[in-house]
Parts: sequence; structure tokens; C-alpha cells
Amino acid sequence: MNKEHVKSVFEQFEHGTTFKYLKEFTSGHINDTYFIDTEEGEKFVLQRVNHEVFKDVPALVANKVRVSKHLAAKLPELPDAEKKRRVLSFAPASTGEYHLKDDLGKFWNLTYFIDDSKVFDTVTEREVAYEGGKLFGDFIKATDDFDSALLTEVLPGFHDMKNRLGQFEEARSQASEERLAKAKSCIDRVEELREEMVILQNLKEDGQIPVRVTHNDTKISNALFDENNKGLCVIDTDTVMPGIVHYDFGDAIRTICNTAEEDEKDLDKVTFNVDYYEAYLEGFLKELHGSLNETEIKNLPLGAKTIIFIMGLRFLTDYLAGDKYYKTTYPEHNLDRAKNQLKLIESFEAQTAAIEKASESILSQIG
Ligand code: GN1
Ligand code: MG
Repeated sequence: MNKEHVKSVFEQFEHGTTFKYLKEFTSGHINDTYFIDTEEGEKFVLQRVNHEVFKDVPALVANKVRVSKHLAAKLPELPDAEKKRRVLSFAPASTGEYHLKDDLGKFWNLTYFIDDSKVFDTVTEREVAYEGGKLFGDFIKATDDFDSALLTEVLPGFHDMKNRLGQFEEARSQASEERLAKAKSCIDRVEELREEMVILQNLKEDGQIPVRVTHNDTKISNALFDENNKGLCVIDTDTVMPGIVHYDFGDAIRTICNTAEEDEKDLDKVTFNVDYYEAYLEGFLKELHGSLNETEIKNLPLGAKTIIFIMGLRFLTDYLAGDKYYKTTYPEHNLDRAKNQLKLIESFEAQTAAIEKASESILSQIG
């Protein structure tokens, strides 16, 4: 997007600073995100929310702001500067609202950038997995007393497996012969796994797994760490919605335990790291153990498998539909992402016994 336009959007927010420089962050799959530096040294993240995907951007921004205020109120003892490193803080637009609709009809919001922090796209140290577990576990714990019904479901059916399988069927019925042929092995895997992959949803619908506030995009790159690799802040709260604990557990495991990035084409590099699984589980349960019921705890491994699957399914569906949803940088990008996630499941399955053993060992230490 035109830099002058982005600058003019920034100037329509209340931050009391003067624009100096901007650059785009290109890692997001849906929205456009810009880093902004100012003459005063304060830094910001300006985000354009894709309103083709998110139909109600004001509600999305309101969700994020509400959850941030709730989290910040949990840290009364921290000085403001430190609080702003642990919880996202938003600057209002000159209208007084936290979202801004520009003259092109596009929607924006502005947060303060958290300086001196690190992001991991893949994990290479056990400690990062453990700290990630603590950070995301704390997010669920700290929102335990927030009524999830107050949040707008900005993407209805986001992690609803039956919905996603329906979208897959639809895309498959419309797909070109060429795409169907290229995706055949992935489609066959979906068929093999689909029955098991709705178990958690059924437990949710039966009321055996409670609905909580969940982040819904807990890939490890949505966690900030400090210089000592201690978890600092959970970012990208666009999809904070009512959900079940397994969504957040699973999405973090999907990225932390993958020895490669989610679009790595060389599938030999894609394996599931059980050691990091154990470390993440330990950190996560240290924060959360007393808050979860037995069914939730017992099904955490299935949560990991289910979320890896749903992501593979969504990438595959988008490939079959002609790459309409996710940003892609080459023709078979979505297919490669789908193959990658399904390979991760294969590696997960091959190590089921070790994963169960790791879970038992952590539970016996914490429980
Ligand atoms: C999308 O745009 P980004 O990277 O924050 C997607 C997530 C997927 C993720 C895969 C709204 O998130 O569900 O897990 O890509 N977000 C939406 O990396 O669909
Ligand atoms: Mg996101």
C-alpha cells in the first residue's frame, strides 16, 4: 500500500508523536501490518484489517481492546511502562474509537510496539517452548474470569471442524482436475483422519469441555520474548473469541514442535519434536493446571493433533478453491503448507507412545 496513505492513516490516530519512518511486516497471511517509528522514539504497529475476511472490524478491535484492558487490570502492581511491555496497548483514533475507517473504506488500528523483544518463527531451544507454554497458559488463566459471551465471534465457526470439513467438501466439488490430482494424497489423508478429528468438537457440544476465552492464533510467532528468552507478551489478538483450551494448546504445539516452518517444502525437515512438546506442556500446565477439568487435560494431545489437522485442511481447502483466502507467494504455496501440516501429523502419530509418556511424566510432577 502507498506509504503516503499509511502515513496519513497514522496521523489520524491520537499518539502525540511525529511520523518518521515506516516499513511493512510481511509475515501475516491475512492483514497488512506496518512498523512505524517516530521523531520522539516511540514506535507503533499499524494494522490494516482485511474486511473481506473480518466482516465486522469495529467488533474485532473492540474485542482486542476489551481483552487487553482485562489483562492489564490483572497487573496492578506493575509500573505503566512495564505493563505496556506485557499487554498490548492501543491508541485511539481522533474519532475517539479504537478503529479507524479511512477514505478508501479500509479499517485500521494502532498499537504501541514493544521494543527490545524477540520473536521465534521456529523453536530451537527447549526453554523457549517452556516459556511459550507459560505465556499462553497465563493468557487463558488471566481471562478465566472474563465472560467469553461478551466477545463477538468475529469469524463464526473458525475452529469448528464440521464447518471446515464442509468448506473442504465444497471446494473439492468445484476444484479443477489439475488441482484435485496434485492434492490427491492430501485429500486421501483427510478422509482417513476426519472421524477422529471431530471428537473434540463433539465433547465441546456435549458440554464436557467448557467454552473459555481463547486466542485462536497461538503460533509461536505471536509470542514476544525478552532478551533472556522469558515470555513477555501475547500479540495478534485479532481472533480472540469464545473457544476451547485445545485450540490454543494445539496451535502453539503445531508451530513449536515443528522442526521446520509451516511452509517448508522439504518434508524430510518436518518432524514433531516430543521434547518441546513436553516442555510446552510443563509450562502451560504450571500456569493452568488447577483451572482445567479432567476431560480437558486428558485430551490435550488430541488437541494438538486436531489443530495441526485443521490448519492442513484449511490450507488444502484454499488450494482447491484457487488460493482465495491466504496470501501466497507462489502457485503451490497453499498445497505445500497443507502437505507440511499433514507430514507433521504423520510424525506425531509415529511418536504417539512417546507423547503419551511425556504427558504422564509432566502430569505426575504437577498433578
Ligand atoms: C493466519 O494472518 P496470520 O498469520 O495472523 C490465520 C490463522 C492461521 C495462520 C497460519 C484469521 O494468521 O488461523 O493459523 O494464518 N488467521 C486467520 O499461519 O485465518
Ligand atoms: Mg493472526
